[in-house]
Amino acid sequence: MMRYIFLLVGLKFLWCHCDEATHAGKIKEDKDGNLQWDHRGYLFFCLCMGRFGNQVDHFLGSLAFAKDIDRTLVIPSWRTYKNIRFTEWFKLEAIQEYHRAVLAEDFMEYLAPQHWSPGNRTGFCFSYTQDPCEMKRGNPFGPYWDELGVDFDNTINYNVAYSDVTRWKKEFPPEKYPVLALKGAPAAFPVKEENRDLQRYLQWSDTIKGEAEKYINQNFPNQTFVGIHLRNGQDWENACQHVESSTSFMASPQCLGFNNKEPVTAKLCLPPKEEILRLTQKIVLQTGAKVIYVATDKYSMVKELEETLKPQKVKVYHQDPWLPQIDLYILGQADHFIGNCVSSFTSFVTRERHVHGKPTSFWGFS
Ligand code: GFB
Repeated sequence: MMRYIFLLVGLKFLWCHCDEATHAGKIKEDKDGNLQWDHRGYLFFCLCMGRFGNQVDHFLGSLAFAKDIDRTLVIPSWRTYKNIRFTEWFKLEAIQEYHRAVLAEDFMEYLAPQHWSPGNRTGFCFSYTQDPCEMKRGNPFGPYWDELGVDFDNTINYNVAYSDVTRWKKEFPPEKYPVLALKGAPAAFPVKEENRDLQRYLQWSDTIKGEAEKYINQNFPNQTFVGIHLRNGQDWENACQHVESSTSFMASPQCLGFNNKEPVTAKLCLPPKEEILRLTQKIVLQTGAKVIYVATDKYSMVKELEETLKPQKVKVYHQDPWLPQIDLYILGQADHFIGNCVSSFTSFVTRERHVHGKPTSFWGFS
């Protein structure tokens, strides 16, 4: 009898390990190593709003939504002028620590042919009306789905809030709708306060980390440094012209809070040079840093910073890397970071630093 029990326990142990094998992290595989279909259903969508910082805000909210409705997240590619596989910049296993997830590219290659086959693909659009749901109309919607090899055969309009999990489960059960392919990300912008901490599951890929660390090691190894983000390109100047009529503007809740009642100021959005020099000098004096790392989309102010910080013998670095993610990584590593409160590029860094208990300040904000 005892031998029989040991045998059963042993078999169960073996089964668990085969079943949880690691072809795509923690997504289950069958005995031949193929990804297993998850009968709890999938959530698929396009990160089709804004550039990287905006996309990350949407990603975090959508990750929380996938968990709330208990569907496997099909991790969308990032969008630049083309689809970028999530794992080029981040680790899949880290996301899977939080929730079941599979890369969009793997979903299409290994699961879709059998379980979400052409002829059988429904797209879902959020709409108050019965307007046509055009899943692939416009850029980047069309190119995103095209690059993944998806055409839609049917569409459904929905008008259900993403917070209404009960209704989602009732109206769209996985038995009837195994894949919820939404036109846009099921998330708010900026990311809701309660989802900001999900940033901890965005862990840089070894490639990004390696490249950024190489720059640090070649230029200012083991030195205390202040990282600053100067968002001052033409699109930003234009956007900041509309700032003062509202109490919340783009990513501004990251410093003003989610219940702010005061108008957002122009100084917060597009800080004047004097403010940048003043605050940088203040933080340099506080930290004793001899190095400043400048990340910017346009004007780096290297000369002005060097001139102002001559008495402190500070060296200023700016590289304009081929990937913005390298700037983000380095800003995340700084001993102190000063960012632009209105920019979601800054808020990526703010959240990451918050997870690791590192300090952040903002231009025009005390
Ligand atoms: O990241 P993002 O959504 O932040 O878009 P905002 C700004 C983009 O500009 C980044 C580049 O994704 C980068 O490609 N960029 C900005 C930078 N700052 C830096 C930097 O310091 N270093 C490098 N290497 N690149 C929103 C946009 O931007 O601004 C919206 O998402 C719109 O589409 C709005 O344009 C006005 O929140 O700052």
